[in-house]
Amino acid sequence: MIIFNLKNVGLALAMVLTLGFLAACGGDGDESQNWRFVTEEVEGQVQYVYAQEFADRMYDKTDGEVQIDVYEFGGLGEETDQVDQLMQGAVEMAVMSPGFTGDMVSEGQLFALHFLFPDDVATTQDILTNSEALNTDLRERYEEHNISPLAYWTEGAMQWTSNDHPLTSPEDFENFQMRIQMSPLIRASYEAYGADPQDMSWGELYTALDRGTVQGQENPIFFIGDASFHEVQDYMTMSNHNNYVAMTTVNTEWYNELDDDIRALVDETTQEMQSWIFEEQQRQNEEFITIIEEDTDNPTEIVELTEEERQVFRDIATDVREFYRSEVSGVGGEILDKLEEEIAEHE
Ligand code: 6CS
Repeated sequence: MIIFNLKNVGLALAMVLTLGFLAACGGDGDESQNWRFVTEEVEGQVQYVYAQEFADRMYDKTDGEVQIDVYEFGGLGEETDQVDQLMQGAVEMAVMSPGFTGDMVSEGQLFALHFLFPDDVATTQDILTNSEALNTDLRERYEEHNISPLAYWTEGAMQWTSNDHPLTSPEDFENFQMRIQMSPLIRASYEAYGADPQDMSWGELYTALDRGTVQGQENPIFFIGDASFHEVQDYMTMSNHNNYVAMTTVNTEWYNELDDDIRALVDETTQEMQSWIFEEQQRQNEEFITIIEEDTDNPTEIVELTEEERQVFRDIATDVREFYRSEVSGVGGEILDKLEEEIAEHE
């Protein structure tokens, strides 16, 4: 288990800001640029290796002019701290989960809707890469908050883990304490199943599962295994109820002020990374299913939902879309309508 020393976060952040300031004030003739790229995951995990690969590519393409320092989760605070840091320009780049911007960009909560994207993860990645609803319309909503999502990509299909019983029907969710990210629509999705959702950072989740503060959670397989959540859970229900979507984001003002040639390289690299990260998440998700299966010291029973069982959840989740349209979306669900049309074209 990973323990984060958050009491040093303030100090670390102050050092980062000072170094960034010094780099930015490099003076005439000093062409090197230092950018800070923060992620919500730790070394080796999907978001972190994404940022590292991105940094390496930018370094190579600019012959070392652009140097990007990658920060793992906890280095500069928790997920919601990182959202603030990007908005305020304390970091230039971030991999961000829409779930942590739920209180801010209500449209971005559409990623919380279960059974929205196709079951096939490659098709979902294709939609995320090419969708106008997401890459133009939703991006504009984020830009009102000084955050530009340059790309959306999947970290894999999400599964449910639990204590005591697998989660195969809405009855299994009755009063079930489910850990969620801080998004009103994720909350509504689990309340619709009868659960009692509790939001918290993932940095507190292992302990919360261990102590029974919450009884279950959702995540892609690689994350369940790498964060060792399976050690403190009895069941993993293969629900594939949603994809974990991450966004490559930049501070909008900073991005708009970049030299045109450097901004073009950022865009080019972001696009190249879509296929690279798809393969990386697939590799890690495949690797960790085996690790979880073979961890006989911490046995986890893996239960596959049947299509009939999934249909019961799907029917409830479809009603949550209407809640999103009427109560959550500030634009009457327009972006969701367009996205649904794009998804239908792929199917
Ligand atoms: O469950 C979470 O909150 C975390 N899950 C993943 C896959 N990435 C980072 C995020 O904070």
